[in-house]
Amino acid sequence: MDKQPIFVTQPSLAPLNEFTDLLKGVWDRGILTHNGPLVQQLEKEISTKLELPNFLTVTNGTIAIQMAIKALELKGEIITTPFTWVATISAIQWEGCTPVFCDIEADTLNIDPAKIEEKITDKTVAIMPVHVFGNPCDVEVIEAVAKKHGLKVIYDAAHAIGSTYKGKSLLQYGDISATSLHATKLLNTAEGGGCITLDREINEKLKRIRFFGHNDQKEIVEEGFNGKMTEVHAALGLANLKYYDDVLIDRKHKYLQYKEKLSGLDFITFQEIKLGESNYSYFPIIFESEERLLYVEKKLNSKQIYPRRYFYPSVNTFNFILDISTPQPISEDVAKRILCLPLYFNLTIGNIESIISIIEND
Ligand code: T4K
Repeated sequence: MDKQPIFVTQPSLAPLNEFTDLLKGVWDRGILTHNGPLVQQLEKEISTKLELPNFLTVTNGTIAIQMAIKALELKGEIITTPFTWVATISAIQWEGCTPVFCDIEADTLNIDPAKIEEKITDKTVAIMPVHVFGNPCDVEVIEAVAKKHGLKVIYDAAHAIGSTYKGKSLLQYGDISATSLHATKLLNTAEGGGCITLDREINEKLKRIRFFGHNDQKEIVEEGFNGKMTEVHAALGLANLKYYDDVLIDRKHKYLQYKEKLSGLDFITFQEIKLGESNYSYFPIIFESEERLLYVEKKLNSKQIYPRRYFYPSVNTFNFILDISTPQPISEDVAKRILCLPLYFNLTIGNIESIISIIEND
């Protein structure tokens, strides 16, 4: 085994010179931010790559969610999943809304669409599902429920760049999708994110909100804040985007390798991908018990291998969460038993085999 520690992930990075070549232009122009040419180019190239009408870059995935809530002018209860990163919920609360949890499906780990309706009250304004680990939610059923009750849908699509539904980018679903370009994501700008909507007016509103509420004439026409990506981050994104297809293929290959080898173990199950295609950006395994997870994690750690307990604990158990609902038994249970194994471009097949053999020799 390599002596270097192996973490759950590592950023996928283009060769340094390809980044610095782009930075030379930034230095020459002296334009560092405020919707500069590289930000515009990145937005265009991501939109083309994913066949989306628009991709609005922002400073990070958390701000993308907050901007989506602001753009749709939501005030009230937002039905969401307890099995997520805390940012889904803190973004809702920072925007003055109340998260209401709807438990997940034990197999897909996504919000259970059959349970959403029972959470709707006269204060409900929106549904915010998460495509957990890039696994597509049942977007059609969710849309039907939202339509029936006059609710908005914002997807927390932080993990979902590269995931598809019926052959199209998953990011085009919902009134708005909010994604992340964080260092740990499939495509990264170090910190960064994006808002995607098919609605032109909402897209224009998002642009204004991102830039203090300015219109094109630089008049302040509404309440906004600062969600702008810088030229330096966009340069990194443009450099990395050239390798996006390679990264996507590599993740799927490694994911399938892990899955094939671990499938024979009777104390492990896997997240089910029932709809569309995941981007295979994480490799979660679900143990039969938390004790077993802790035992395997300790063994891996002793070999300097550091998987992560995404998402533990279930978010509804944090004491600063204002949820008005009941316990979330499936999410709380899965959260205790799930471990994401290392998965990234520079991870070698030898690394994967070593990780598998440590788990197998339990
Ligand atoms: N919604 C969902 C469902 C999300 O999962 C997230 C974020 C968001 C919304 C919000 O999006 P952002 O505002 O973050 O854009 C990570 C990420 O910080 C976070 O983006 C991500 N989800 C969450 C699931 O995981 P940590 O605490 O695991 O990060 P950290 O620093 O422990 O990194 C994990 C491993 O990655 C490290 O052990 C080493 C490696 N690493 C990390 C960084 C930051 C590197 O090699 N280089 C790096 O620069 O949170």
